Amino acid sequence: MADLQEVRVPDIGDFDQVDVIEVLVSEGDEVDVDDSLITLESDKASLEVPSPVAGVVREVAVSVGDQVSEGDVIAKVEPAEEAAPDDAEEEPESEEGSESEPEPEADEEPEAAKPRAARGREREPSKGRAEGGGAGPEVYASPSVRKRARELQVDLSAVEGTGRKGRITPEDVEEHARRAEEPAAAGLPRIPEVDFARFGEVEAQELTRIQELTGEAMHRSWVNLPHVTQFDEADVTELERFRKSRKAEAEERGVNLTPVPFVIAACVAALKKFPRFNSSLHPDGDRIVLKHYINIGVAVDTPRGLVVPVIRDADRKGILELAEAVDDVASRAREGKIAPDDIQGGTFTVSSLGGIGGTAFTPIINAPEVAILGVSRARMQPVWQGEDFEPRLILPLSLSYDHRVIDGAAAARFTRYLAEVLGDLRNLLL
Ligand code: CAO
Repeated sequence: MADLQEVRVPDIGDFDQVDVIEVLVSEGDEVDVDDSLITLESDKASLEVPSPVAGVVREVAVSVGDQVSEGDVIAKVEPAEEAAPDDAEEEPESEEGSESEPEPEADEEPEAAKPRAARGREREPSKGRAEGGGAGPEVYASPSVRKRARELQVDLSAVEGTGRKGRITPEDVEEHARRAEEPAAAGLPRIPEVDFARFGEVEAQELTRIQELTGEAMHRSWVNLPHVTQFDEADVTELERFRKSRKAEAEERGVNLTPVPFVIAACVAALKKFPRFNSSLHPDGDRIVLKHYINIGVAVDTPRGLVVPVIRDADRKGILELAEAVDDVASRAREGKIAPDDIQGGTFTVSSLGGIGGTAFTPIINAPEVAILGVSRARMQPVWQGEDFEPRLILPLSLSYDHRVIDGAAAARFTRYLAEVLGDLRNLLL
């Protein structure tokens, strides 16, 4: 074996006993001049120590957690001309090749703190093992991000990088830490992490962006708003007769006349009669803000997840116009053509599962709205009519409301009124 060249800790400025936070090579690795061997980190800066020579690493003299000073041996490298790598697998050209592109870092240490004449260079974002090493997935993060992650006790392998090529940014780490703290701050117990693979085969499926956002919104509402759900039933036998009689006319306009536009029209009438349901609680919590417009959100089930586009000025639309509007927003939502503007400004939401089935459910309020109406499938039921049971078409209603703004009695009045309007559409004229 040829003479081994010792690589030592370079002049790292006024620092002594600096932590080794990463060892980037192992014995047998082929290195080029300037390939990073280890990463050092002091209180003020972190830097990589590059190899001064091309060759094969024959010995690594430090481990993560060691403390080193200028002159300490880091590794022994057999220079290239003599070296015959024993496990010289050619690394396939991968993303890693482009990792050497420096990326400016907002939180980089001030110039003065940089080690004087250091042969080591300020580290660039690199691909490395997750904190704690071991078999964790590989992550891309700069030393300062890694340091911040350690401070915040964030496991980098669990953080999704939003930077270029998936790099983890300081904001990603802060956001992860903030989210992890949310339940703790609210005094909520954490759901234990379970390694499901211990019990059988598993498969991970990414959530769509819509599912993620909806999940966040649902969770926000669930933990912030005291939800109560009021159930009621509307006798829609007459409404159904009327709907069927007008279905052909609607079809000529290219619209499928379902019960949903009637429900929206009934909600508009109820919101006018009970304006508190068309309000939001002010963030200060000491007043409500009543809205003098009625924009109805309609929950639409799409392949990418739940979307709630808003039908604006629903109080100025007739039943057929509402049917057209539902058709329009539902088809655009399913085609992924909903613009940010389409999902803003709602004052009350209707969530209809009537086309699917079910008898009742407890919808989550689309905060900062204060109520949402869930509609389940209408069913023929025997209803006592004084002397006899009669077959009547009964539509189940489930109204979830924010109990800080709405009392139970008001909610019962609201759903009763809805049932009256849906039971006799002439009420819409009043
Ligand atoms: N009872 C009985 N039948 C009903 C009904 C009800 N309450 N509501 C709808 N139907 C019928 C319709 O009339 C239609 O049948 P016809 O064509 O014979 O008339 C059929 O069910 C299918 O309706 P649809 O779902 O295509 O249309 P819609 O207007 O009823 O609903 C929309 C539109 C966008 C609300 C709906 O398609 C949808 O996406 N619903 C899911 C919402 C959701 O996921 N909510 C849960 C969110 S968590 O709160």
